[in-house]
Amino acid sequence: MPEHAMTRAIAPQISKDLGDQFFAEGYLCPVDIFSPEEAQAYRAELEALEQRLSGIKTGNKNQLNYPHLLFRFANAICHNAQLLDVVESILGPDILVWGSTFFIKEPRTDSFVSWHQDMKYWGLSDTDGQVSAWIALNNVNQANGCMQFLPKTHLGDMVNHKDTFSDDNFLTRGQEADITFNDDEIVHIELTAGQASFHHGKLLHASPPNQSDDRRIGYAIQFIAPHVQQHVASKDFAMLVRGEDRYGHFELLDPPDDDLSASAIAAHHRVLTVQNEAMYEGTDKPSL
Ligand SMILES: O=C(O)CCC(=O)C(=O)O
Repeated sequence: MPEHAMTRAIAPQISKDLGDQFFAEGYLCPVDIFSPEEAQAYRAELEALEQRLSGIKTGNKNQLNYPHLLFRFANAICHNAQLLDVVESILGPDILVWGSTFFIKEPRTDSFVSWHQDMKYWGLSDTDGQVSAWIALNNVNQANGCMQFLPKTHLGDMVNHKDTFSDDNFLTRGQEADITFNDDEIVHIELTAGQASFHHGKLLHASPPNQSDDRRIGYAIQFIAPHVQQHVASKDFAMLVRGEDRYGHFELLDPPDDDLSASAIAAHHRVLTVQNEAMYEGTDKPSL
C-alpha cells in the first residue's frame, strides 16, 4: 500500500500546517475535493464536450490544454472553494490559474509521462510561487498509471532534462530528467475519484502506461501567486481565481462565456501560442 494511503484523506481548509507539509515533502495527498458522484458528473461533461472538439487545436501532442478557457465546467473546477483553500495554504490569499490540462490515458495504451520537473520549461520566475493540483475524475491506481512522486526532490536543484520528442510521452518535448534513484523511493499517488494531489514545481514525478480497460482521467491545474513573472515568452496570461493581483505581470483572462464559443476558442488559441514560446524554447520543433 502506498505510504499516503495509510493516512486519512486531508479535509481542505486554509491551514499553515498544510503549507508547511507541502514545502517539507514537495506534495500533499490525498485531499478530498469532490464526491465520487460529482467527479463522475464532471467526467460525463468532459466526454460530451470531447465529441465537439474535432478541428480545434486543443494542445500540444495529445494533451487537452487550457480547458478552463474552453469549457465552463473546467472553469468551475478552477474556482472550487475546497481546492482554493488548499492552494491558499501554499501560495497565500492571491491566486492565479496559469494553465490547466486534462491528462487522459486511454485504456491499454503505451502513453506515459517520463520523470520530470514541471517548472523546467515554463519560463516562470519562482518555483515556490507555483503549485499544481491534479484531480482524479475516476479512481487512479498503479494499474491504470497513477502519478509517482520522488518526495523531497523539490529541495534540490533543477536537474538537466533531455528532449526525446517520443510520441508515447505525454510531455510537450518528451523531456526526461537525468536522475538515478531506487524504486523504493517512489510514492504511488493512488486517488479515488474526486480526490486530488498537489505537487511542487521542482518535485520529480512521472506516470507509467494505463494497463486497465477504462480511461485514466486527471485534471491538472497550475496555480501561481501574482508576484511570479514570465521570463521566456514574450508575454503571458492567467486567470484570477481568488484575492487580488497587485502586480499585473500577466494579462488577466475572463472565464469562457459559453462552452467552445468563438471568443473562448480565440482566447485559448492565443494562450496556447504564447505559452508554447516558453515550452519549446531552445528547440527547433514547430510550436503549433
Ligand atoms: O497525468 C499524469 O500522469 C502526469 C501529470 C503531470 O505531469 C503533471 O500534472 O504535472
